[in-house]
Amino acid sequence: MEEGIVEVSDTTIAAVKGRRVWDSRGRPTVEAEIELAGGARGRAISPAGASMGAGEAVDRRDGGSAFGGLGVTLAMNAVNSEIAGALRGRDAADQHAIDKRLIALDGTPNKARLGGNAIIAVSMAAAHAAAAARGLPLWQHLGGDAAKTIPLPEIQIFGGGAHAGGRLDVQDFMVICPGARSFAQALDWTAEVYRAAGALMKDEGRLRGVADEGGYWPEFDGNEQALAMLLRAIERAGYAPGEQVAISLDIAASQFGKRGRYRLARDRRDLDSDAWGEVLLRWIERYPIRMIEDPMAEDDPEGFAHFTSAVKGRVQVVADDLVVTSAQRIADMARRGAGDAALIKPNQAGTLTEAKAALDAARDAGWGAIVSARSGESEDVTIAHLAVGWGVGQFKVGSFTRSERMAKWNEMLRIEEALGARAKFAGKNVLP
Ligand code: 2PG
Ligand code: MG
Repeated sequence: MEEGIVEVSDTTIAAVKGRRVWDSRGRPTVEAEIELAGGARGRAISPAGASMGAGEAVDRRDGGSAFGGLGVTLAMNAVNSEIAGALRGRDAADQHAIDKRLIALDGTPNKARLGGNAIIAVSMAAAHAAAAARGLPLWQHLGGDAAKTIPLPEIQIFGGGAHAGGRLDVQDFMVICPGARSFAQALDWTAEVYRAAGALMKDEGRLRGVADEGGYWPEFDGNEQALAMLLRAIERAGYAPGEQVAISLDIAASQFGKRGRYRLARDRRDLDSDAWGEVLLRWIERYPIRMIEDPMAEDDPEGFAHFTSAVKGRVQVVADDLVVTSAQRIADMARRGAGDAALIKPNQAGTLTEAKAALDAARDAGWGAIVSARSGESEDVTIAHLAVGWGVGQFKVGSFTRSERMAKWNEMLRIEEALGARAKFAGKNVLP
């Protein structure tokens, strides 16, 4: 780990290639591969969201009838032609310059012209190539000797919302393990809770397979029933609810809330922002909930702020759709008191440089941060490296099945092992 003796091969970009690969929903996505003059290579695959914020970088899709219009031939061609031409001869080790060039080349505020999917794949591939040229894993390339924080994982047990055909209104019913002493132990405990939840579902005749992120398909009569079952699963697995294993929710309220009205199809309720907030507060009293993401819709920052102040110090309030990994929006919402942590999804921003700027904005505001996957994923494990390399204390990847999820958990296990005694597990310190 002595930086001085690392030999770096030539990091000049020699070639950029785009190819079409497939994501975890069986949809086309973009992979970028960059080759450097010194022979090092880097590769990355763009993920894709289903419950997307209005302000996100936009993926370029072919339209038409093939693959439901989700083809990425145009985005792939953009990598192979325009982007390749613009980046050849540039230094892959200068991430800032690479990303600046990509942003300027695209020229739109939301990366719609070349495609957010094309741009984020290239941005991440450049980072991998630069790390490979130094012979370092990406986390170490990014963070150097300072990188030793291993994040607290946030792991889905039941899917819902846009990831499960609207079967429940709430999107993610997750667990965190504030009582665990290491990442590995947090996974051990989560595996037991996941198993217990599956056994309970089976006993009650509710087992229907899994949703998009690998959590059980939510065969419940209402949102609160899922919370009750999750609490029972924690207890059945033998953990102290709240202390050892707690609940985290991603409400993804933009999916059912518009202009201050929250329409819960499952619970057959139509509530205003305050009344919906009251429902959430009751859930917090009844269940060991320590984190809530997007409790209110992206068009309701006032409701968001109101809720944040109501639960201050008890529950971490995470902004996802509300801030879409934008430094500017995070600064704005922090000023308004809407949320106290930001989800960091690189493809919402479109480049690594912008995602890092969003993280810096969260830190400047005194907010927490969670590096997050998307509901459409692949074997790409870049985000595990970003979390550690950037020193982020929380990590959200989806559930505890399906290899596109397990690839990231497993990569984090390897990083924790590589750090050995130097690893510092963030644990419960990241929570209020
Ligand atoms: C979210 C993510 C991941 P999607 O809302 O936080 O659960 O979902 O990738 O569909 O936006
Ligand atoms: Mg979300």
